[in-house]
Amino acid sequence: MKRQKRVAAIHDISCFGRCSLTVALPIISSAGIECAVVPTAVLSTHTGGIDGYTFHDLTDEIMPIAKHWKSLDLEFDAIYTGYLGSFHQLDIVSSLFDLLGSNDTLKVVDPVMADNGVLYKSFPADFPKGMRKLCAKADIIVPNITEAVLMLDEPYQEGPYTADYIETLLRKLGEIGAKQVVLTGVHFDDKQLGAAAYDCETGEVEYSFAGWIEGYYHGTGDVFGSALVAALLRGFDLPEATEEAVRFTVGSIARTKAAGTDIRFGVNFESGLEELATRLNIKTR
Ligand code: PXL
Repeated sequence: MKRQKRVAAIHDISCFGRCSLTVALPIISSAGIECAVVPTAVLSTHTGGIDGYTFHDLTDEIMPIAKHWKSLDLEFDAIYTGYLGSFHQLDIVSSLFDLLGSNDTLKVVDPVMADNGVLYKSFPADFPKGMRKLCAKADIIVPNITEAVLMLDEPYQEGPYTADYIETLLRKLGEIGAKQVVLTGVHFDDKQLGAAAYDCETGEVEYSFAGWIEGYYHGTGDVFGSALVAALLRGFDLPEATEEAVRFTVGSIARTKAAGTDIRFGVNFESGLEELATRLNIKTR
C-alpha cells in the first residue's frame, strides 16, 4: 500500500458556521488524506454577518506547533492555508512554509480576505499587500475575483466578465510568483458560475462551470479550496481538481438552498462527502 498523503491545514476554527478548519478537516479526511491542523484562532462563529462573536488568538502557538512537528521529522505532501487574521500571522506562516515545506510539499494559499468587491471588515486596507507576499511563496493560489483585484491593486468590476478580462487577470496573478492559479467566481453570463485553472508556465487556461444558484452562501470558498486540495493529492491534475471542487461546492450550495438554511450558517457539504470520496478515490497515484 502506498504511503498515505498528509496535509497541514492552517486556518482558524470558527466553532459554528462551517468554514475554515471545520470544513477543511472533514473534506480532506473524507478523501483518505491525513489532515493535521494548525488552528490560528478560535472564534465562536465566523465574522461574516454574525455579530458578537468571541475571538481567541492563537498566533503564538503556530511556530511551537510547527517546531514540534519538525522535531518529529514529519513530512507534508501539502500545506494549505486559508483565513489568516494579521500581518504577523502572514509572516509566521511564511516561516512555517520554510520550516515544514520541502521541494515536494505543495503549498496552496487561499488568500481569504474579501468577496463581492469588499475587503472583510476585520482587515486593514493594506492587508492585500501582505497576502500578496505570502502568495509569492505558494505553488498554487486560489483567489476569488475580489481578492485577485485587491492583490493586483486594481478596481473591482462586477461581472459578467469576458474571457479576455479573466485571462489578463490570470496572467497578472501568475506574475505574483505561484506556479498555478485557480480563480473562483468566474462568470461570462448570469446562468453559470465557476472557476478558471491557469498554469503560469504553459499559459493554459481551463474553465469549469456549473449552474448558478442565487444567494451568497458563507464558507463556500473554504469548501472549494478543501475539495481542490483533496483532489490534487488524489492525483487529479489542476483542471480536473478544479472541476471536482466546482461540482462539490455547487452540490453543497444546492442542498443548502433546497433546505432554506440561513446563508450565514455555511453549506451542507456533509451530505456530499460520500460521493466526493467515491469520485476522488477513482484515481490514486
Ligand atoms: O470562510 C472564510 C472565513 C474564515 N474564517 C473566518 C471568517 C471567514 C470569512 O468571513 O470570518 C473567521
